[in-house]
Amino acid sequence: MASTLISLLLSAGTALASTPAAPPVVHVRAMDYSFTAPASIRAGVTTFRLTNAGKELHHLSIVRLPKGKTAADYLAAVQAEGHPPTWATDVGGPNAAIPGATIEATVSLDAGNYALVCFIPSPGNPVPHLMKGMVRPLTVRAPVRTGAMPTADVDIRLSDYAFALSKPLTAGRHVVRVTNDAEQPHEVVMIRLAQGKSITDVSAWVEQGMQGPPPGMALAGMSPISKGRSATFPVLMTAGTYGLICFLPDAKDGKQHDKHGMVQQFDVAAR
Ligand SMILES: [Cu+2]
Repeated sequence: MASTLISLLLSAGTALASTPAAPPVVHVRAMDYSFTAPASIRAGVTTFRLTNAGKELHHLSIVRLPKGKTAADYLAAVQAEGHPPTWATDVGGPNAAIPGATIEATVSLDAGNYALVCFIPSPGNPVPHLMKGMVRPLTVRAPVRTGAMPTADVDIRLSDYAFALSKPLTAGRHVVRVTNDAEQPHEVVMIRLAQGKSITDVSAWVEQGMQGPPPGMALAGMSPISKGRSATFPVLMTAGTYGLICFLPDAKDGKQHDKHGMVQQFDVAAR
């Protein structure tokens, strides 16, 4: 009995020494139009795994609220102003999941109050899903758990209004780190384009209310992320044509960032 316990302890010790611990995973389920998620988690580096159990496109945008503000205050501000309040901080999150898909992103969370939200609208209706119930409070508790962010092999740096990749994405698995160098929040939606379609077709399809066959399929990405922050997402690339796009409204003129040129298209060759 004692020897079994000792061998278990030894093998556990070996495992800890040889592989860095993966961040804990928080499972979030999106439906039309609600989230199920834990009410409270520990602070630290955390992977959010989003499963879309609905019939529409959803994402998980994690928003840090300042002291004294609640998720209800955040919703009220969006309803009143028509855009996210400047007092909130965008932390990132998985972006965007087609029906049936599971995608993830890893973010670093300080203790405090957060809101989990979806800004994606329904086909033919520009009202974002958070207005229909896709806003949920999340309490992040101290003390901070120690743990490192996943090691990324490709960086995407965000500016007003461009995506800068540290190197081309190739076929295979990648961990992409997204860092926002700009004053404004930005997002990354990575789309696998349908045959013969371009990222500007995606822009036009969204502008026209996402009706009819989509010119591409959301694969992965990073939900809105504020200045100075980084977060990672994993992605499996196969040969094809892809686009990156940001749909956030501009702080100055309210136009979506894709209309300011925040789109990029690239090909991935077969291995
Ligand atoms: Cu943007």
